[in-house]
This record gives sequence, C-alpha cells and structure tokens, in this order.
Amino acid sequence: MYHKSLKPFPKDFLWGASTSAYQVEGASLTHGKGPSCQDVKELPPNTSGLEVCADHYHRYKEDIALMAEMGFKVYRFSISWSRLLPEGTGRINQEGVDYYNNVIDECLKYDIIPLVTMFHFDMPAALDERGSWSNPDSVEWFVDFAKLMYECYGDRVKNWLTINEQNMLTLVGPIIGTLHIPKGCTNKVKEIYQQNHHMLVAQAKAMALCHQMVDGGKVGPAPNISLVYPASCKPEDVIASQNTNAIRNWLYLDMSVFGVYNNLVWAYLEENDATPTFAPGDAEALKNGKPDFIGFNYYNSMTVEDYALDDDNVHLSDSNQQHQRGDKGFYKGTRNPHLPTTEFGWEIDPMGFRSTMREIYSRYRLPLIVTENGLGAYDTLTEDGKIHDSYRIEYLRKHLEQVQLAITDGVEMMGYCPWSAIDLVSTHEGIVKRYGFIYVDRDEFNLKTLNRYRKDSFYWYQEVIASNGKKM
Ligand code: BGP
Repeated sequence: MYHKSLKPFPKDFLWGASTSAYQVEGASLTHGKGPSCQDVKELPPNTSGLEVCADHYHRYKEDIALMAEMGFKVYRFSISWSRLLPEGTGRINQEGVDYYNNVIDECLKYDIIPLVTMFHFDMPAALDERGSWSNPDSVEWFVDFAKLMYECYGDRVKNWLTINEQNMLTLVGPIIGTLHIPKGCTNKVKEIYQQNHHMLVAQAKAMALCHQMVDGGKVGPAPNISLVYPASCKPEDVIASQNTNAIRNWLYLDMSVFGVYNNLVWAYLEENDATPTFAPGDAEALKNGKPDFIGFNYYNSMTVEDYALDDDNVHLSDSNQQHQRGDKGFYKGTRNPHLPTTEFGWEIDPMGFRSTMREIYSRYRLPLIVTENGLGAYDTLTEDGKIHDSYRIEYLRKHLEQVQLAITDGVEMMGYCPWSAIDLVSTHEGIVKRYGFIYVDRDEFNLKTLNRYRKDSFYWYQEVIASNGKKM
C-alpha cells in the first residue's frame, strides 16, 4: 500500500535500546554471581570470555547517563538469574539484588522506563547440571525466580519481558550455547520440544503472576519474529513458507496470546513422534497467562523452499538466529537474491520489517514493541575519538521508516529498542561485531581503556528521539 501521507509516531512512543546481562555486564564470576551456562560453555573460536564484556557492571552510571543524553524513554536490559540466585534456586545474593536496584534507580533518575527481560540465554550452570529446561522442575524454578524479581523490583519496574528469543533457543540452541541434551536421548526433536513446552508453561505462569503481584504491571514475550517468504510462487514453496512461519514464529505467539499449540506445529510434532507431555494443570496454565503487549526482535526476513521427503540431494547451509537450514519434509532455508547482506552475512530487509509488523498485528491485535533490531559491523575509532558509522545510521533509518509505514497501516506500535544501546559481546562472533550507539574502547582480547565514545549514530538517534521521529 502506498500512502499519500504518513501518520506521526505516537506522542508517548518509547524510544530506547537494548542489552542483555551476560553480553554487557562482565563481572561474570565475581560479586557473588554464580556461573551461567554462558560462562561454562566452550567459547566460539577467536572470541573472548565474558569476564569483562563492556564492564557495564561497574560503569552502568556512566552508560545510563549517556542513554539519558540520547533522550531514551526506555532501557531494555535483562536480569542475570545466577546473579540473584547463584545456584538458580534457594540462596539469594544480596549484592546482585542491590546491583539491579541501583540500575533501576539510575534509570528512574532520568525518567527512563526500565523494561526488564527475565531470561536472556543465561540459565544458571547449577540448574544446567540438574537438566536445565529438560527437567520438569524448571517450570517452578523459573516461576520462583520471577516471583523474586517481582518482589524486589515490582514497585518500580512495571514493564516485563519473559524469555528472550525462546524460538531461537529451540531452533538453534547450540549456536547460542544453551542447548542441554541429556545423555541417552533417542529422539532429539521430542526432547527439544519438551524443553520448549516447559518454557512455554513457565512463561505463562510468570505472566499470570506478574498481573497478581505487580501493581499496574505489564508483561509480554520477546521472540525473534521474521516473516518467512516462499522462494517462488510454486505452491510447494508456499506450503514450505507456511510450515516455517508456524514453527519459527506462530508457535510462540499463538501460545503466548491464545494458550494453544499452532496446528501445523502440532502436526509436525506428531510426524516426529515428538508431541510434548503435558503435566497436570499445564493446559489451564497456558490459557491463563495473557500478555499485555508483544515484544519481538527483528533483524531480517527468511526465505524457504520446498524440501520433499524423497529429496536426497540437498546441501544445507549453517544455521544461526537469522537463517535456519531446514528440516526434511517441512522446509529448506535458502538465500533471498533480492537482499543485500551485512559484513557478517545477515540479509538486510527493511520492508520485511513492515510486513512482519503488519502480520503480527493482524494475527494478535496487541500493541507491539520492537525489542531488538540492528546492524552488527566492524567499527573504527579514529585518532580524534570519532566513529563514523554511517552504515548503521542507514540501516536503522530504513527500518524506522518501515515502522512509520506500519503505523500508517494501522499497526499499534508502542516503541523501538534497537540492539544495542552500547557495544557488547555477540552471541558467537565476539565483541568486534559491534551494534551499539556507544563505542567501548576494547578489542577482542585487548581490554584497552574501556572508555566510552559517542558514535555518529549516537547523535543521529538523539535527534530522531528529540524530534519524535520527524527527523530521521
Ligand atoms: C539476538 C539476541 C541478542 C543479540 C542479537 C545479535 O538473537 O537476542 O542477544 O546478540 O541477536 O546477534 P549476534 O550477537 O549473534 O550478532
């Protein structure tokens, strides 16, 4: 649809940006924090450990002051489970509780709304040893953790996100360093979707609890949603795209919003002898958890083609959060020839952002907040302390233009929190894959000064916010 004029961004639009605890904080094994699965995983080749990251743990005041200078209305960050509960359950680390109190208070000092993700890829290692999400007790572990967070912070934190990119944990867990497969497992699909089921129930219970415990509390999921295109208008490719949309996207949102399994996903699980076991009360719990909004991460679209059961000549490429390789009889991931890619090989598709927002809204009719969107790139600090990241500005501008188009299409948009507020460690490609508005002076292995510098995108975003999106 071509609009003759565009609607403005709503006047209370939430401009901000995102980080996650294990990628930004550092202090990963100090100040009473227990290890998480991220701290004990085998590091991807040529990437640094998580002991320092951006040193946000020690420099959050300086960082939040810079966010305030950009004009942030909201800061999306996550709480590290093993910083609050070093063993995942039981003993509380008061220093960890105090740390997040300080971060929250610092945000509020500048009228920045804290938007807190409860779980961002960092299962406590002690719970990993007890089976992680494969253990049915994981539901209650998570609910107890949520309860502790609501008790400690619910007086000031009114906006919550449950599980970051649960769909990616399920689809590409190994690349993110989170998948736990028990020894002797004979049906991996069944195992993974049983874990997924536990997360879904845990999320639903945590959403219901938020409404009970947090006065005025609002809560939503934060999956990675990308509309999946058919590679051609061949009907088989269209069926493959519907399959992939179901397994990648709608499973998670149908469950969060309606509390039921998507029928195509259920059929896929039946095919694989992998339907999850429901514990008594699960069906009801899934129905009872209701989100107030939908948070979602978007980096690009995805394209797939038919993958017939008798097709034995397929070379599947590697998977990551943005590109899943495929599943015989269901779909096969392929490249979209119409899209350019980033330096790290991720396709760039601003218009796919608009179609994704339209599709989510027309399916669920809840307000949307973008919880991640951004460009990973190598940045250079010049001798006079500048970072000329025009490529990032261009990426973000093109995506924001699509947000405004979606608003004009009638999509209810609450806010935009790109990834990331500040440079931080990527999931598997090190800190040199930078996303931030704020540059952190360190290399992969040389910690340098850790000083902060404002990138060109910092000043650009400051103006976008000050003009409420009029100047992009
Ligand atoms: C999302 C994650 C983030 C973040 C981002 C960029 O999948 O929620 O934690 O890291 O992707 O990905 P990467 O770090 O792999 O470049």
